[in-house]
Amino acid sequence: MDFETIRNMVQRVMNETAVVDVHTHLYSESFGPLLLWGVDELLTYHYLVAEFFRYRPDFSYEAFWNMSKTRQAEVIWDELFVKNSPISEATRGVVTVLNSLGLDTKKRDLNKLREYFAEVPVNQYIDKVFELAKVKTVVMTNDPFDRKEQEVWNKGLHKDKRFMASLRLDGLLNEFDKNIAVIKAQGFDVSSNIDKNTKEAVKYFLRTWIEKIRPVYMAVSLPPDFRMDNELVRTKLIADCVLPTALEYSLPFAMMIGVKRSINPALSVAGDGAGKADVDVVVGLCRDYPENKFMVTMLSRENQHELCVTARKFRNLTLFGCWWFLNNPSIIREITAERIELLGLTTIPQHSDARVLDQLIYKWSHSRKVIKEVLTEKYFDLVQSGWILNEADIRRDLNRLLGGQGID
Ligand code: FIX
Ligand code: ZN
Repeated sequence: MDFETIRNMVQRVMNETAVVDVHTHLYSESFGPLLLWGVDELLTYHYLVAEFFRYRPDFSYEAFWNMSKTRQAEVIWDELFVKNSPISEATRGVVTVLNSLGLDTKKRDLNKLREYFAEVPVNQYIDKVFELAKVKTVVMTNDPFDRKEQEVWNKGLHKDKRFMASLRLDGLLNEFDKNIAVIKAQGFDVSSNIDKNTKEAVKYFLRTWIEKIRPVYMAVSLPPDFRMDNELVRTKLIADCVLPTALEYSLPFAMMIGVKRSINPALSVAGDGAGKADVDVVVGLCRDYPENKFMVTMLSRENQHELCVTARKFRNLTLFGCWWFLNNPSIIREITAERIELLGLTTIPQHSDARVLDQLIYKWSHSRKVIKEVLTEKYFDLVQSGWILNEADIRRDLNRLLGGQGID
């Protein structure tokens, strides 16, 4: 089999393989306004907001945040798409979405583009985006402290099986003291003293939310200096509440490590940064809790190779995605190659982290292209080494890689 034959085979199978997207910030239609979609949401995605201020250091943060979303979209369109080429990954993504929808970007007329989104019903648009992106299901990021979300869950309104739930624990683990009143108001008798009573109440909180939303995993984002130091509240809650409950329900615990929240507060949700973390904390957890299943993604490029080596040592550790600032072709290529070389097919190469429904189209088309290129090289190397490869092998392998292994 020559390179071209393998390339065509991988391309065909990649295009036919539906994806389970294991981490997004999307919501099903039943969550109403929490589901973001359409060109103005695409343009005001926090990645583009950050890039806008790079082109316009003169622009007042306050003036921008006081604008309507419509006006914010217009100034971003003008600066990043009309006055400059949309060549960054996030701006190019918008072009990919518009082009995939068959919309005309030649005239660069935002109001013309808006007409399409004004006419399409959201339920039809969800179907169309899932079809264009070839996505089977997505995992939402569900926050038990979000009052709007609680209403939907408590009324049992969420039915769309394409949107699976995850239980996001940032409010519990990173801001416990701030949320004590909220947790108590939900009926769980916690206190700032992480004693036996509070631990039992926190486990009851977790069980209640797990029974309510049936998550496929519990997750938390963590700073670069994350440690399991015994005197920390977060450590006690993870060790004595989250991990035992995860075991009880056979749920993975997903840790997203390396985010520095709000390094520039003036950028609001666009103001988070990244930092190199200590992979030893992952080693310790996987070693000390061998029955628990861990999913880990780290935000620093510098952590990736050491994290891959760690995953070789712990079968209860699954790496997932090229997270956030790593979700760029040059880095996806590097990370995917080292994961295939060190972990074979036992990894989840990508998640979209989509916040706006339409982003599924570009995040997956851009990632599929890179993953396909890496796999083609690896399969070609395999054939060159003397292995007989067939299309059924590739289909089986790709279903494992993109089918959300470990998420059920
Ligand atoms: O913690 C997270 O889930 C991050 O992905 C988000 O906080 C971040 O804003 C994002 O959406 C990055 O793509
Ligand atoms: Zn995310």
